[in-house]
Amino acid sequence: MERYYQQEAECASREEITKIQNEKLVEQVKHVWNNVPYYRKKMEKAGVTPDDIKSIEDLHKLPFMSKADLRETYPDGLLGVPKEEVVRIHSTSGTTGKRVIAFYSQGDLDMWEECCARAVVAAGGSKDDVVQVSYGYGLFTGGLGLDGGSRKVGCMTVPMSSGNTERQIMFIKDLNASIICCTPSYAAYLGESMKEMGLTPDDIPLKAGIFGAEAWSEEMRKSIEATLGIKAFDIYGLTELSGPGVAYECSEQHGMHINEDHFIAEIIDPDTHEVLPDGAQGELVFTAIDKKAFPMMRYRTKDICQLSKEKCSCGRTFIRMAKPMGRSDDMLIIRGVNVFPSQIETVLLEHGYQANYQIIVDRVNNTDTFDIQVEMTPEMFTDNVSDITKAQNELVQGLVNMLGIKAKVTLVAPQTIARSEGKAVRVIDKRKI
Ligand code: DLL
Repeated sequence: MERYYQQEAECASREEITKIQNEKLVEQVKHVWNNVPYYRKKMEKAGVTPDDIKSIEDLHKLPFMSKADLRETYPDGLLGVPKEEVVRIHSTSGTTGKRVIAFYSQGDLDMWEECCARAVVAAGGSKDDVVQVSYGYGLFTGGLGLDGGSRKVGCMTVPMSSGNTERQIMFIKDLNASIICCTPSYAAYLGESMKEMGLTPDDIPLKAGIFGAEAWSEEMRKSIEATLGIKAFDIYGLTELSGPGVAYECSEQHGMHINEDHFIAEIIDPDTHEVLPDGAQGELVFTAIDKKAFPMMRYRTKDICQLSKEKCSCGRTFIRMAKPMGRSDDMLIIRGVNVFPSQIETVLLEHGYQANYQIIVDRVNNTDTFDIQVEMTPEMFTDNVSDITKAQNELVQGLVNMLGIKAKVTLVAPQTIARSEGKAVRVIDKRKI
């Protein structure tokens, strides 16, 4: 039977959800107008005042926010409460520009941890479970977010953080961990290491995993589920909006329920900024309607995604977001064609490979070069040249079918591509250098 952490909220009727959103949005707009001069100026420039926002129907009148606003207001220009009300900060792991610093009041932390608790229960967690949190602890939101959620549910929480794979496996076995939380790429690596240690899924006490923080495909889900003998649940979120738990998967494993009592989602055309109709693919935009210390109105996530209002058999009524294809800024344009690393991953896993690969893009004589190094699995490893050539050609064809352009594929020996403990780095784009 499906269990919920907060059934009343998670299974509320559409009328109730709309009522909550209307009330909270009106309050939140007043809050930012009164407390965040930067956003008030943006509203004034757009010719909107709090009086214009009477319900979610008026959401479209509000100006968007993006990474550029965060950079401009660094470090604390978006703070919505007096500093003495702030109890925590987190920060993004961005590689370019200034890091984003997100501030939390105690109320914001409670809301965030409740969202994560909903995810833990939806993945089958209860007081009887041992949850090993192997996302990084510290400025990254993964570790402390899932830790807080797991503790709220009453699970015995193991704050492992990332790294030291052997110790991770030892603790899973010795403490009988039933749920693991980490990035999907690290889950795949854990599975690979356990296999090398001679452990079969039956030797591993885990029953479920809560994986997110990076794009991962359905094929990767199947592969992780098979190697670890678990059910793998997706979880989505971003630092700007709190962290993990903005959306979470239920037993249906078919899209992530957005915590609509705290976040309103829209899909827009990234070029025209027009709000797109139900079911269309576009950029995901979120408005946090009750986060006080670091309010975020119509934040452009850059994640490319679709929303579904279809009824879910789990009983939850929150709308669902599909697995994001990736970020629009991760999308590579190679010889004019849009390529997401997640599409390459799908082809590799369909052909029996693991998601251990690296994409190297360069520009030679004004033409893009597109190389993909793919690790062979130990089972398929061979040094027979004609076998390798045949396998490479099959992959090239599979990729052409998926992407419409030709890549140069090189198969490399097992364990030659660096593993990641957090978000995997799949792309080396030398064209930007
Ligand atoms: O990655 C928060 C998080 C931690 C989510 C642990 C889930 C689990 P940031 O570091 O700010 O926050 O990165 C946010 O990561 O805009 C997406 O591009 C990507 N992302 C997060 N979850 C998913 C997911 C955390 N389930 C950025 N699928 C987001 C695909 C995801 N991409």
